[in-house]
Amino acid sequence: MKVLILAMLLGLSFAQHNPNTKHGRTSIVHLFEWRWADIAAECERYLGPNGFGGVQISPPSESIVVSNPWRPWWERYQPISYNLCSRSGNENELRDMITRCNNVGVNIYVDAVINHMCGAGGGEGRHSSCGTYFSANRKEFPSVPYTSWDFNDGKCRTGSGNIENYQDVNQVRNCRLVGLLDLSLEKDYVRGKVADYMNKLIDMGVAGFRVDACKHMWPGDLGAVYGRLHNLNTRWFSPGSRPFVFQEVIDLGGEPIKSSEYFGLGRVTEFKYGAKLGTVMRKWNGEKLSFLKNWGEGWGFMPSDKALVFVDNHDNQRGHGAGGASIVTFWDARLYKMAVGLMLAHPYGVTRVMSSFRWNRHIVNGKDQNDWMGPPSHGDGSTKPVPINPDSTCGDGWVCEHRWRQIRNMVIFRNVVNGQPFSNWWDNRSNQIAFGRGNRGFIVINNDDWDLDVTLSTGMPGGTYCDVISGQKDGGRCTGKQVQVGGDGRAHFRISNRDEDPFIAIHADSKL
Ligand code: QV4
Ligand code: CA
Repeated sequence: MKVLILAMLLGLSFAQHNPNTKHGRTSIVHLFEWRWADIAAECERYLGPNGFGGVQISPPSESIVVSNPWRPWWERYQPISYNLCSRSGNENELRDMITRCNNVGVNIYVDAVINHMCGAGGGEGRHSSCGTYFSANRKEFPSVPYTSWDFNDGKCRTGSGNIENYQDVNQVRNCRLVGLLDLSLEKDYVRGKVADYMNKLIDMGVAGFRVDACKHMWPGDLGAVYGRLHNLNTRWFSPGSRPFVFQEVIDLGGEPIKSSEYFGLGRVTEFKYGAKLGTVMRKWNGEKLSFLKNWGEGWGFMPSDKALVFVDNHDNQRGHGAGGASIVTFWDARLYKMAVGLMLAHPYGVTRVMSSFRWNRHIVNGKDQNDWMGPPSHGDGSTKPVPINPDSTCGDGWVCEHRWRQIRNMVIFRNVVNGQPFSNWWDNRSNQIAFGRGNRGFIVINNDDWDLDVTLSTGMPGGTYCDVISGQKDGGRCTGKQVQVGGDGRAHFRISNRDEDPFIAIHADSKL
């Protein structure tokens, strides 16, 4: 009996590391602040056909509405209730999106904000996304309902009631993160309300969760919540499938709370990945691409089977959260394409691609004065739809990095090489590198200030391949550069440092 219970517990916790993606798909895209109706259409017209495994959506729960006078993106990280009406749409639109994405094999992962409700200074009234009444002053959220009893303040020992010192574990978990009313997840009642919210979404068909602010919650409390979660909906997932869980913990070292405390519960965001990759791409601190030979665990990152990785996220692309100035984003498009390409070619972790909106970036003394700016919106504050241009890019301020040819084709590359080992590494001891994935794919990158001109062992079967960075295979022909691989697996590569994109990638399905 004991063995059985142990096996069940292990089974449960292991399953939560699996993204449940279908048809050999491997990557997630964060469609930051997109409307549900646009995501549904994107699943059908683009993500399904191009092999994306799933979408991380912005928080679907009711949030505060902050107008001063424009609405910041971060209002959605201040829940008012678990009603499913948000800036992205209402419950019917959410359900329609989940159904339509699932029907084309694209999973939905919900950003779950369960550590807190709105800020202590949120006032009271109905300035919330479903128009529900709340009082931050009295800590009352009647439509959950939560009352002042459900918050942690009694346990917080700082003068301000806020987290003041990240070296003190009790503060970090029992005090208010930037003034946000901190839920008492040790209470069975609170755990039940949070689990009900997540279960409603699971029953609607979502495949898992990005859990916000996990550093600020006790692992034991999270385990108790996850333990109450239903299995995934069998209309789309095999019986017994557990929700995928990836937990936001920013662990760059130097704090007592470690990512490893959360490994048993699900995957964890590896923030060192983007911070280090940015430093390497920018060649700061003497870093070089050739140092990436042991990229991954060799760099002190968490075990690959626990990691969720990304080049940038919605916080650190605008100076929130962590990672700092080294983070590469769409604002540095040339470096960004290389960094994302490298991430997608490399076997480490489950990969997440960022898809952003443009804002009026205005950096003064290293700080973006407009880091609060919300998504493209109409005068009444409602979010604008994502229009698709004839050349398949997006309009109206939506960046759609996931539609950039180089990034989309590397998402496909990762699916094609899935399960293949890291192989055939080459470097010039500087910023020119190459590596393969068994006999299924090969990538060559030139981030030096001079040309790359070299013959390499690719591990690929002989033949003519189409580079999926400068173009792609289109019917029988290649719209980009061609690479000749000899019968011995060797191929000659030339990449000018002045090329629009100084990297080349070929894979089994790009063979002509
Ligand atoms: C302000 C003051 C406080 C004061 C408070 C009084 O700064 O000192 O006590 O008013 O009410 C917004 C404002 C912030 C304001 C707060 C409360 O920016 O100035 O506090 O609201 O009103 C996002 C944004 C935050 C935003 C928050 C809530 O990044 O700026 O705060 O949403 O709207 C740490 C954490 C990590 C976190 C990261 C940003 O360990 O978990 O910081 N990342 C996640 C999300 C992130 C989100 C939150 C957590 C909170 O990815 O997007 O914060 O849900 O590293
Ligand atoms: Ca907390």
